[in-house]
Amino acid sequence: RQAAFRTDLSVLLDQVGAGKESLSFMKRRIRRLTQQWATAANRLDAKLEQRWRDQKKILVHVGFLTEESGDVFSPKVLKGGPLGEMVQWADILTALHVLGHNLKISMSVKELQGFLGVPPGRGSCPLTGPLPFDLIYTDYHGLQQMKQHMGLSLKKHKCHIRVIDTFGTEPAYNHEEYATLHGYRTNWGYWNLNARQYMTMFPHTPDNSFMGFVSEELNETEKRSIQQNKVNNMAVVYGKEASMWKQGKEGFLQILHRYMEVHGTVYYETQRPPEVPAFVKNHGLLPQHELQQLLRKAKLFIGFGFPYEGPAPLEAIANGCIFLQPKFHPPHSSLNHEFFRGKPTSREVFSQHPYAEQYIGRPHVMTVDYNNSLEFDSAIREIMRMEVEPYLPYEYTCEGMLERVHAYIQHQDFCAPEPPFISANLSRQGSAGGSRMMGPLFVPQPNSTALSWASNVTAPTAWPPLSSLRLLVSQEGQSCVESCQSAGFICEPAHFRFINNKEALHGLEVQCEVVDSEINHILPAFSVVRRECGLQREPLLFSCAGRSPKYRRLCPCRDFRHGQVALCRDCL
Ligand code: U2F
Repeated sequence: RQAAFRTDLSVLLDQVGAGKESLSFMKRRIRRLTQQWATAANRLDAKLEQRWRDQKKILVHVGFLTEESGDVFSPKVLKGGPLGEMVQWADILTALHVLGHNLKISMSVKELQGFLGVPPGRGSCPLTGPLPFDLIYTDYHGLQQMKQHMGLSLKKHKCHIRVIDTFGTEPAYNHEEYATLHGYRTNWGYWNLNARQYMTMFPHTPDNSFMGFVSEELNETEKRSIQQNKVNNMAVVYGKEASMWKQGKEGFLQILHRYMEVHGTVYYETQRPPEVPAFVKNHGLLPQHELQQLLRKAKLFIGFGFPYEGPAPLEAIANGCIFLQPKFHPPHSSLNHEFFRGKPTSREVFSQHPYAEQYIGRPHVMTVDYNNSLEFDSAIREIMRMEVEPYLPYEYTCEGMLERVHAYIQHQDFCAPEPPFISANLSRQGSAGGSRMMGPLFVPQPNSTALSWASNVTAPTAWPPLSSLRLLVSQEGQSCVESCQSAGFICEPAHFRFINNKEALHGLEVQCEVVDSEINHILPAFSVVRRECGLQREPLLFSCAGRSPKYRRLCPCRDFRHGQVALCRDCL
């Protein structure tokens, strides 16, 4: 069946259910953004020009909100607890509904069992028949529950699963045996999925797919009126829980207060939280739409270093604020910071909100060293002089999210048998790309005869299409994430299978005395000194993130659409 766009959200609102603060928060959000979604649906519909879209049967099982997982989030919704996850799930549900798919929503193990058709009871008989869904969106809690209740059949059906995973999972942590042998074992990883089945909140780990969420959009009239009504000396502090204000914050709050009126939205029960200085005008935790109103007036939204990578800075920037945030030196990661410890990634976080820093940047985002009071002081003064317009990257608009989710649903297929490794007929294009380019750039020739694959027929249907591939060589110690980024591309794990071959090494004129095929997440790579080249034997370990001091990596980069990094130019 063909999927048809929906602009009426009432059926979805009924499906979400009731009885918990988390569900009420999600429903308020869905209601509030209804018009914005409808406009976006109409635009994307026109853009896709009647293209056929399969209607999929989709189950959404929100594991972290089930009682069986302990549901620690719901009771804290009105008390300053994390809301980012609720924001994202509300938007995922809405996107799937608006795209016209056949949606079932489960928020308990009982509902999950009902939808899957497995008899109730723990560790019961596995699902024997076919899976009644084309796709299942869940999270790590939900995955665990599905394992308990589907038994062995989970393995058979796991290619249909997508895991919403805020901070991401790197391939080395995902591969059970490899993680166990090489010290990448955590509470979360080792599910042996294709790493692109994990979907993140920001596009921070190209090994995973970027799911995202949306932020409020403004029309031209609203933008103009916001700019006219900005209060130049008004700052809002990012941090809705008192603990985020504790220790070491007084110094720069004092400096800030020298210049600006400081506002907060910190949750409190009866008394003002002692962590919040008396000069701060605390509004208490606000409903989302009231926070937006406050941000419309404020000039500055200022982060204290926590929470990491949340939605609020995007909302602030969309409402015309400048976001000021601390630089982390050394960077925070699962190796040195409690919050990231045990998360299945070694990603290094160089500021509170790396997306804001890298993808948005000045004038909307300023990242400074908070330990340097002079630098901090001059940033505040500069902000008061600056004029900025509200800004929202396309990928965080409703249309952008619909476009991306549409493309994933129609093109990502992890159930098709893994084709043998393919060698692209790579031809030298010269070392284009300027001084930042680490190695020569190779691209497959555009004409079809040049794309003559060794053995394979599925290459023409590859997604992202092969036309987007750019082969680069990293520096020693550099990952493909960095290598591609420094050349203005993005690492594309789906393209590894095209460059994991002797022809690619040969094309790059790499001197190999031996070419081994091994299981190691830094491969394909080579050592210049030892003249050793290595190809990857385990496709699950193809990793953009991998790096090693003595190796230069072969990196499959690709182009991307302006404002939509998840999609290559020819990806729609
Ligand atoms: C992030 O979670 P948080 O919930 O702490 O992220 P925030 O950026 O603070 O904001 C989430 C939403 O809270 C809303 C605001 C945002 O959409 O509009 N809000 C509000 O309704 N009222 C207020 O007074 C203040 C904010 C991240 F998303 C999680 O994945 C992480 O687990 C967490 C820790 O790093 O950070």
